[in-house]
Amino acid sequence: MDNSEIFSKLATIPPVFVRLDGRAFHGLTRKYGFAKPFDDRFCEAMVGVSVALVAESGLAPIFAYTFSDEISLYFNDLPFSGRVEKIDSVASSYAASALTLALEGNEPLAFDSRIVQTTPESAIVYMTGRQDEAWRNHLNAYCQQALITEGMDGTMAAKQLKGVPAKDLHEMMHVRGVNLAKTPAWQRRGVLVHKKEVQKEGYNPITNKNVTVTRSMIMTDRDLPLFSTPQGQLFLKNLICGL
Ligand code: DGT
Ligand code: MG
Ligand code: MG
Repeated sequence: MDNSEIFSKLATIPPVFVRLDGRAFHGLTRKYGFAKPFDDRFCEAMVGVSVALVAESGLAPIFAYTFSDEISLYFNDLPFSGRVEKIDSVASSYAASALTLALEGNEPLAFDSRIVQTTPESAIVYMTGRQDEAWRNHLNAYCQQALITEGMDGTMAAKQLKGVPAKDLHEMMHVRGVNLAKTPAWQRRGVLVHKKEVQKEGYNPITNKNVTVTRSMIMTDRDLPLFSTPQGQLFLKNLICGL
């Protein structure tokens, strides 16, 4: 190995999150003409990328949590002996090509990638925080779109909404006839892709007997609980600690 590859041995230990985020996706969403504030096709493409990362990439995260243009992957075991450069580059390039294919795109796109060092306990806090961010993003996206529809330019609308408390954003849409507590759950709370062990009945032709086999299935949950509630915390505990 060339001695000047100074970061190649930088390694981490699990558990970690790897968070991928679309690079300059404001431009990409414009180019594809995605619906505002939320586009079903874009969300489904991001869910498809999350499924591919969990099930087919060979990276083997335990689950993926996605909203907007980001995906958080949770790892209990790390590929590439935990080497940071390898994990970040392979995860982000895999996601970029999977999304290009899902969108039937003909131009390159990119994700950035970062590693978030965690513990099972702080993983619960992290997931609660990302879902909070999904909620804030959802409030902001609806309000921003409302102001733009009413004639304000995007920069001005963003400026006007900066620092406005959540309850005022809620009220702002309420007077416009939109109840932000009733929008689709995937927009407010994000989507989870995870593996689940299921028991299946099978038949063994060699022994001529029925057998029960354990299979790992990929589940996509678009109706998640609110992670900050006791029910949500238990849900996360089960997911992260298998309790
Ligand atoms: P970055 O991450 O700093 O390179 O820059 P961006 O532009 O990717 O910014 P970010 O990640 O903070 O925001 C995500 C962008 O993706 C934001 O411009 C809104 C857009 N986006 C996400 N989901 C949707 C959607 O469903 N519909 C539309 N029209 N845009 C969306
Ligand atoms: Mg982005
Ligand atoms: Mg983002």
